[in-house]
Amino acid sequence: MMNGQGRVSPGSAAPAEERGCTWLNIWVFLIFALATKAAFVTLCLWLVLPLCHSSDQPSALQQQFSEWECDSAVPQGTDRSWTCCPKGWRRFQGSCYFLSLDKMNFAESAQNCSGMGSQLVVISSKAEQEFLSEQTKQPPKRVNVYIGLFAKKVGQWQWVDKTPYNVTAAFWREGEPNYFPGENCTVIHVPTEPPNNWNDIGSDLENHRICEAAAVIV
Ligand code: MMA
Ligand code: CA
Repeated sequence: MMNGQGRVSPGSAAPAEERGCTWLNIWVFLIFALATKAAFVTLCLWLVLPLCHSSDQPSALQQQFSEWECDSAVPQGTDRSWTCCPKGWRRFQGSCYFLSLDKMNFAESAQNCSGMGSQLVVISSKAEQEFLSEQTKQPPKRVNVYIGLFAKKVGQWQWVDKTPYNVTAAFWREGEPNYFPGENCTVIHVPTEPPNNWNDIGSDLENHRICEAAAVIV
């Protein structure tokens, strides 16, 4: 009996220790899980909140204009939305375009577009090129119109918004670019039959411009 109890005692002590260990593990696990969750939730809020706020904030374009023209559109979903451009701008496939009446050199043209919450136009499809060519032909008569394509080094064309220059979506006039010394900017040459109506031209020349901004969806 004594021996039996002696054997039983250590035997029953062992499960008690195992239980203690298990409870400790559970607490460690719970605390770890809570800490992980807290960290995750904090991270999510940091990531998501700025996005929520940014969509509430008016874009640079919105801040510059008080009069707007909007088109109703019902995209894939059921929610009706409005696509808006500042009054007097032209709308095409989610963008708004401004065709200037006045003329400036390239740097001033780029600056003027920025000041209106837009940038010199970046042409990325044949449809866009054809739309813009059509627009530039409308009165008043314009000859050369700056677009947002320039080269810091001869032949290294770049778009003002860092869109990669794609030779397959370039619309140079026959014989252009001819890299005449100092010709590091690009115009649409309106009298040339589209779509291939681009010419490289000097940045000091005063020309019309096309500015582009994303249309505002409300
Ligand atoms: C002008 C100028 C150039 C263009 C040639 C084409 C004489 O230079 O507009 O940019 O390439 O004409 O003849
Ligand atoms: Ca040229």
